[in-house]
Amino acid sequence: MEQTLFIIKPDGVKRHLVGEIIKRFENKNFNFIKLKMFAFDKDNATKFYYIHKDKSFFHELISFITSGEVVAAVIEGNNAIQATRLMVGSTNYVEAEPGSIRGDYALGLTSNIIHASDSKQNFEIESKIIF
Ligand code: FUP
Repeated sequence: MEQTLFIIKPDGVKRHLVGEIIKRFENKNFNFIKLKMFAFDKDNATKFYYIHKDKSFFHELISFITSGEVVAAVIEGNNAIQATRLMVGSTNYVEAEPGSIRGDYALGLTSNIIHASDSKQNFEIESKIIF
């Protein structure tokens, strides 16, 4: 069994997709270990996206992720990190496959509905920042 973390971003919460997204992970038989609704402040958001601090889109990303409430979850299941990334879909909404969360709902590169940890190491770092 492996754990991973996902975050339903402010666009997902504002569009009332929380239940729909949680349902997809429950249907896939993941166990929910932790679940919380909160708003990122600028400090936490900067810590969370530290890896992107020198990128051209960093300020847009921080401004977006702090723009409203988010819902974060730690889930557990077989191959959780890879399975979750597949369910989330490609970063670029134009390339995200139909049937994936971003493929079905994302409307932009920054407004892409959901984040999911991409490795065990990043799961550890990200879950410590949030929980
Ligand atoms: P992902 O792991 O799929 O969430 O994507 P990345 O870690 O590569 O990017 C982090 C976030 O930055 C993504 F959610 C989308 C955002 N982003 C932009 O806003 N603009 C870009 O040009 C690239 C990524």
